[in-house]
Order: sequence, then C-alpha cells, then structure tokens
Amino acid sequence: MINVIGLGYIGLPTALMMASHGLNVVGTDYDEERVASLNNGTITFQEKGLDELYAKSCALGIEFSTVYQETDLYIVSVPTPYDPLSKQVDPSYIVTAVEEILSVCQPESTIVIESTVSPGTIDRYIRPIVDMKSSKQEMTIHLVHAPERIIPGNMVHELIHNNRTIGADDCAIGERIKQLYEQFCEGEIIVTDIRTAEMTKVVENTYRAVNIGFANELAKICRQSGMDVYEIIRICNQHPRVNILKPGPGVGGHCIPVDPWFLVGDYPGLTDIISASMKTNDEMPAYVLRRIHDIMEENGMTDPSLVGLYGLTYKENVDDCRESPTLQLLERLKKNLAAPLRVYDPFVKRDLVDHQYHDFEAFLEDTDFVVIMVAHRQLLDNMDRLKDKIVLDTRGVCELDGVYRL
Ligand code: SAJ
Repeated sequence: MINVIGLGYIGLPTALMMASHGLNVVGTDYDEERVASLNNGTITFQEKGLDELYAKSCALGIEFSTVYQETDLYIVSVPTPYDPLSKQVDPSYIVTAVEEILSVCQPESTIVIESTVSPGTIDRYIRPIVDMKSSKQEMTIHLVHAPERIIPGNMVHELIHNNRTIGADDCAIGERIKQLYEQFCEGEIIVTDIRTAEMTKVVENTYRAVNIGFANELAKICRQSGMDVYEIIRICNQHPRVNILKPGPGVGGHCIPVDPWFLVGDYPGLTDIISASMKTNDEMPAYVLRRIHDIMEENGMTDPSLVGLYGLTYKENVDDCRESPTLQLLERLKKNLAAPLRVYDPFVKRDLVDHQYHDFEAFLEDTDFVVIMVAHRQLLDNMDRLKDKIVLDTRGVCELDGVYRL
C-alpha cells in the first residue's frame, strides 16, 4: 500500500493517478475538513480531468484519512514555504511528516519526497532524523526525492506525459521507484542522486522566474520609449534560439515566486541575477497601480470605485489564488489606506476580498475602467463586452481600439 501524505494541489492528483492505475493508495491529510469532503464525494479543487480521475479512484477503492498508515512506501507532498527573513526553505512541514511516518512505518520502508526543496535539504534536515530512528530501532529507511513538474490547468495530462527526475542515493531503490512511477508516467524518467534532483527542480522554476523578470523589465523599457513590448517579444521569439516569456501584472502561485528564493537564501553572494528578477516580478503589482493612476488621470477620472479588476486567481483558467498578483495589488492598496477596487473572477466562488462580484454582468455594469489581471477563457470569449470601457490589459490579450497596455 502507498500512503500519500498531503492532499493538496500535487498530492491529491498524484494519489488519484496512482489509485486509478490500480495501485492500493491511502491519502492522508491533517485537514479534517478536506478529508471529510473527499470521503463524502466532493473533490477539493477544480482541475481539468480531475473529477474523472477521482471517480475512477473511488470506484477502485482509494481511501482518505487523517491518520498516517502503517506501510512500507510513503509519498510526501506537503508545502515548503520560505522563511521571509532568511529566504531559506522552511522544512518544518516535511520534517513533521517524516517524523509521523517514522512512528508508524514498517522496518524496511521508502519515503519519497515530492515537495520542492532547496539542494541539500534532505541531507540536512531529513536524513539525521531518519538515521537516528534507524540506529535506535534497527530499521532501514530509504530516502528518495521525486520532484513534480505538473502545471495547474493541465495537471492530469502532464502527470502522464511529462519527463520526471528521481533522486536516490541507492541506485536499486531509485530504479524501484522509477518502476512505480512508470505505471502511469509515459515520459522519460531520469534517475540521479538526491542533491541533483533537488537542484534541478529549483533551477527549473528559477529559470522561468528570471525569464519573466526579463520580460517585465522589457515592458517597462518599452513603455518609457513608446514601443510595443508584445510585438518586440513576438518578433524576437522568431529567432530559433530566443524564447522570451510574457510580461504580466506579477508572478503568483506557490512555485515561481517561492522556489528561486531558496537559492538566494542559500547562496546570497552568488545570486544577483535571480534576486534582481524576483524583485522586478514582486514590484509589478505596484507598477500596475501606478499605470491605473496615470490612466485615470489621463481620462479625467477621479472615482476609484469605478475601477474594476478582472481576475483574482494567480493565472488563467484555474481557481487557485495563492500569491496572486491581484491579491498583492489589493494588499498594497490596503497598506496605503487607499480606496479598494472592485474585483471579479468567474473561478472564485467564495468571498475572498471586499467589493468582490460573483456576476460578470453586474461587475461590468458598475465598472467604467476594467483592468485585465488574468486572461480567463470567459473574458477572451467576451472581449467585445469591454468595447465601451477604459481597458488596461496587463496580459497582452485585448485587441480593442484604445486599450492601454502594461
Ligand atoms: N507568468 C507570467 N508570464 C509568463 C508565464 C507566467 O507573468 O510568461 C506568471 C503567471 O501568470 C503566474 C506565474 O507566472 O502568475 C506562474 O505561472 P506559471 O504558469 O509559469 O507556473 P506555475 O506556478 O503554475 O507552475 C510552475 C511550473 N514550472 C515551470 O514551468 C518551470 C510547473 O511545471 C511546476 O510544476 C510548478 O511551477 C511547481 O509546482 O513547481
């Protein structure tokens, strides 16, 4: 039996994918409400293809519990935030999970850590507790790192088709875990050592953060000199070896705004480019606020209550609001004691912020100036509804006449 620890955005799809391929899986989470919901037939977040996977897994007997199971194979998928002061990884959730596992596991067990960690974390924080327990109780506990690469919005497809990395210090164990993932993963699986696997995952997300930071910097340069950044990036990307990402209102989610800080925290003197890119990305919500202010002035608008933000999630077509640029922007307004803006997002059903709308029509009716923060499909299909509005498009998706850009 496989005990998957942590039933969040990565753990749940992974548990369901394994169970739907006939593996015996129990998913464990300390959140009683989440476990109750999964046991009562209600999936805990929206994601393309996840409902079907959940139904199939339930039919095949997956179980959900708040209790760690006695078995010999664990997959740990708990959060790894960073410490805001030191910027280093905060390993407390993984440490707690591993301690709980060690109190129930069989004498020869394997613990696979999927959570993203900075290079060296497993050796520094996990191996000592495992070694201490093993020496006291004559246990053999194998540690493996299998970082995930799936992207919210296309998780189910990517779980099957992405290539993966598996880090293990014992090759035979690495191969055994590779065979486990091969039951559902059709991509290439590379087996390497733990530290290399830790580093590659962090580097992948850092590469993306730096690339987005570069695009955001280009947007500012182009604004200052009256050039169209999207046209420039589009043409540059025709070059066979150039691939610049898109500027935007900021970077959200739990990965790209977080993981690169691990490297900055661990290698402070060696990470100038990474740290400058992260700062550029972090400053984008404030830049958008300045654009809103300038555009209001240009249009003789004085009433901020007529400004509406379209989109609250951290990116398009998902319901995940973690670290979202819109939330960052609203937080900044609050700090400056400025009037809040109207907000609407078709994916966010619960009340998350003040002045939030749940109806697109009502939002449009009350808003003269729409700021596109997220390019959800709903908006792309209804762009002509913004024809009579002032529009600031932070995503480069609106072709209407007179639209303002970043
Ligand atoms: N963004 C831009 N411009 C772009 C692309 C993205 O501003 O050109 C913004 C998005 O709007 C969003 C943020 O960046 O706010 C992050 O979005 P994303 O789609 O780039 O990434 P995530 O956080 O959804 O998923 C990433 C992925 N990592 C990489 O592509 C290297 C995914 O493969 C990882 O599994 C995931 O992080 C993770 O869990 O680490």
